[in-house]
Amino acid sequence: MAVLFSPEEFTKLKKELVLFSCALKNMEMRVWTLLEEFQNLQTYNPIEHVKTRMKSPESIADKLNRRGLEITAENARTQLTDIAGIRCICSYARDIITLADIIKRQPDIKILRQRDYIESPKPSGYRSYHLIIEVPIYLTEQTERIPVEVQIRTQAMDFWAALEHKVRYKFNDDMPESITKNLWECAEQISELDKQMFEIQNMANSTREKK
Ligand code: 0O2
Repeated sequence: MAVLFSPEEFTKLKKELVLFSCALKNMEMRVWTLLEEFQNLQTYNPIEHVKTRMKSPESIADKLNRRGLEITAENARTQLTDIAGIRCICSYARDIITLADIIKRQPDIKILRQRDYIESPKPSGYRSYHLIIEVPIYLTEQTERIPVEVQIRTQAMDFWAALEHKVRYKFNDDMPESITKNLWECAEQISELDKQMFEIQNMANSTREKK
């Protein structure tokens, strides 16, 4: 049965979510600024597109419950770091670290955690670069520092993750071994494709330079 916030905690949660939503917009604006620069002031744009999402109260309650925590607004605020999430989709794997480094250099951002699931893919085959950062939100009376999860991956990695997520959801985390294996193999093939597309791009660039 689904776990839910009590009416009192839900009222408190809604107030917290305003801050998370502000932090997400703040982060989106930072990435949008970079995108404008890449597109208009630089010769190369590594960002294909950007998606944002706020975790729903139902998924927040579910995650707290899975971690054995009480379903309170306080726990949501202090224990979860992925209520606000932004996903940046890059053209090539090489662009991922470049973009992550640019974000990490922003002086008012604090890096809470970074995970390179490209260098070390998850056992499922999942590849992506994750950053948990703290963004300052300037309110009328005080500054709040709110965590935002930044996921950076290629289009190919994103394609795999989206479809794998749908399949896994169907099995409620109890996926048959054969499907797990198939998905893992697809992740390997996709990683190979990423490499090949990058090589093609390099070949095209050097051919054009020679002309
Ligand atoms: P959603 O709906 O995308 O937000 P935790 O955050 O506690 O679950 P951890 O180790 O702290 O786990 O974070 P992790 O594993 O670095 O990143 C969690 C998020 O990465 C997930 O969020 C997914 O978005 C994504 N992810 C991680 N592993 C996989 C995987 O095997 N397949 C796919 N498709 N996505 C993955 P949520 O909360 O699970 O979901």
